[in-house]
Amino acid sequence: SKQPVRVAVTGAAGQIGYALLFRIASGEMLGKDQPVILQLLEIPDEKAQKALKGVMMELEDCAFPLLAGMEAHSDPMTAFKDTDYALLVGARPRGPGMERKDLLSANAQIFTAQGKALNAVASRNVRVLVVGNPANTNAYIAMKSAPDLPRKNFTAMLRLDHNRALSQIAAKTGKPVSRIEKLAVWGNHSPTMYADYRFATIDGQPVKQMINDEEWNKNTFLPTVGKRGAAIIEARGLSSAASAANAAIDHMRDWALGTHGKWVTMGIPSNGEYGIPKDVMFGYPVTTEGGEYKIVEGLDIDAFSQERINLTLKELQEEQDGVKHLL
Ligand code: NAX
Repeated sequence: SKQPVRVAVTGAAGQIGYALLFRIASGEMLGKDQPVILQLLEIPDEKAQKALKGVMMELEDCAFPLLAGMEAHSDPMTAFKDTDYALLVGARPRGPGMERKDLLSANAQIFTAQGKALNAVASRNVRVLVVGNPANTNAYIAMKSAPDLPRKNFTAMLRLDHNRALSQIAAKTGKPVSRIEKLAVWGNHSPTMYADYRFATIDGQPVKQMINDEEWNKNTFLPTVGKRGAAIIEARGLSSAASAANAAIDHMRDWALGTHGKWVTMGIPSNGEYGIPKDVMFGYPVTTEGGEYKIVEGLDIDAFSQERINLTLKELQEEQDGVKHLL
């Protein structure tokens, strides 16, 4: 049987953590034959640590056969020790009266410290997924703070946007979600993301022709996907948690185990593909195999798409400029 791998999760006592940990421990992320050791990080605050202990009690009570060990931490330098996978979920939420730039700099501190800790103690091939918002910029900060680790191993979560877009297309066409291929989401995890079904197919048929409605694309589809997070908050009184945890599982599982040719979306550091400046943490369509992702290249970018890509890129560059002096 396989040796256990180490999976670090931050923000482990939060609502996404609660929807995430049980699925990781049951083998849904890394496979039903892969034992895991959970290294859980929460802030030192007594209430958070106590809540984390409670979650660990419930994990124990599941008696998961694949859960080979579990640790509670309040310091990233111990939480990330030898970790093979790191899911950075915990972040500073926007408090009352907090300006965007205060939010950026509060998170810059967290992700600088966590990037440095990964750099110092994690496995040299640790795969990092940043979920905590602003996810792309936080991933960029962590990457920049970890110069000894491969840049390509730092990623941001765009998968929830991708899955939201799949569902909207399935509803519009009346076809099952499982048949939709070749969807792409470009850019930032924010309402500026550009969900692009120009290349998508269902059973080999072009989705664009099935829908054939540019007004729907511009005025319904893109705003619905872009503002879905706000719509969930409005309906539930809480932000997306189970769907976010599900997207994190999808992202890591596909990265580790491969997509068998299927396109998925990951936020990854650019190497200049599609004119995006190097290091910008950008949502791209990728395929994965053997634990590595590969950008889908050579797609035609029409004028409307270029406009949307420029918009989301501009927002990302503004965020990154806003934290440059802190790095
Ligand atoms: P919660 O507030 O329920 O939980 C966050 C937890 O993180 C808290 O328990 C807190 O104590 C902990 N935490 C804060 N700073 C920490 C640090 N420096 N180290 C370790 N733990 C720390 O939030 P939740 O709903 O779980 O959301 C977590 C993050 O995911 C938020 O930043 C949220 O904005 C972001 N999201 C990102 C999404 C994406 O698609 N990329 C979608 C869902 C979600 O909104």
